[in-house]
Amino acid sequence: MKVTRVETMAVNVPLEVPFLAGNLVKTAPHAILQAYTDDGLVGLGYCFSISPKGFNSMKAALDDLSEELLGENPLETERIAAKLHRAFSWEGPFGLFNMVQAAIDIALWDIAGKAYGQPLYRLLGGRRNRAPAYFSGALWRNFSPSELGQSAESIVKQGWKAMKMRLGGEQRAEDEVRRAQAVRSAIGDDIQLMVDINQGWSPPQAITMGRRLEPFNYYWIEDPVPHQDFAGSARVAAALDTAICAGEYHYGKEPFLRLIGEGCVDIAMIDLLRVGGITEWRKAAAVAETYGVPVASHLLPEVHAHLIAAVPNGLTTEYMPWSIPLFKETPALENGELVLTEKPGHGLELDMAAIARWKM
Ligand code: SMN
Ligand code: MG
Repeated sequence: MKVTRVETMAVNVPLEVPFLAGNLVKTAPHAILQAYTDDGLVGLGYCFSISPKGFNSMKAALDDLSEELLGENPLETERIAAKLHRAFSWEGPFGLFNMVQAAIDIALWDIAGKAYGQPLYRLLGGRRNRAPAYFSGALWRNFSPSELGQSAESIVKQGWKAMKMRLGGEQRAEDEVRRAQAVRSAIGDDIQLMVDINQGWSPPQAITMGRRLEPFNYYWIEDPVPHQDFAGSARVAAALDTAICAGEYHYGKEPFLRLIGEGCVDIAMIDLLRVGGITEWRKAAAVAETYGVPVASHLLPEVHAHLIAAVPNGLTTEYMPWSIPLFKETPALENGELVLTEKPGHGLELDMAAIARWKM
């Protein structure tokens, strides 16, 4: 089997719930790849940005790198990964290169699933056909405490058993506590609640705040300190009883060895784009597995659900609905878990009406 044609698209997907990250983020521009084989199979992969500026470079890099697939056997994921690294040996690895490599690698695994007639989760080990998940597409820092409460309640009504909120945006600790209180009192004690700080605290601040937030029983505190501060994160993890989760800001599998080996995290979060695709994601998850550390996913729930279900230490899937409107069908929520498709590959198929509407 050979790849005979590649096709790329740029699609600007509107976000149902815009959020503040410096600017108000209202859309997620996606760079989409379809790779066609001489066997009549098509593999679908994508990466995205939340910044209109960097996106032009992302799309150009995908156009450029995906040409490297032509004439290649799509099942040879490791050989293709090495070829891509050689092609971008000056500009890569990491950064934009990893994200584009991820889009290509996702398309290759989609083809592999279709070639073997198996859904991705089974191709990758098939430990189970469901993935625990939590809702993440709301409870932003720009929500007022009463909006937080209302939104949290409606997430529970939609059937979610776990959700993530954000803190780290307030000057005063009392205001952070008020926000935590608004969510916890709206959802009760039986719903799992995570909190993401997005690197907003110093280590001493994280230790003080982590203790103050103990009454709200967070399942994890995510990225309390800057991601490069391995020693600071280890201090925070040692001082607090609440689990520390981090990893989404790191590129490739190598940082996970440090994050885990140096005691920075209790739970490793792997971002499918930044890590460099499914091929590399599994290796990062295996690093965590050797230490008995569970892994959680970051973004792309429609692909990540397969990975979380497949690996032995898959803990939970972050359900961020940014890419969902692009596809005809995505994993449904049942009892707090995403139910995986039995269609071959990742099972995602573009909704061409949505593509036409948002094409750039
Ligand atoms: C996050 C990442 C990127 C954009 C918004 C929010 C956050 C998460 O870190 O874990 O979802
Ligand atoms: Mg996060």
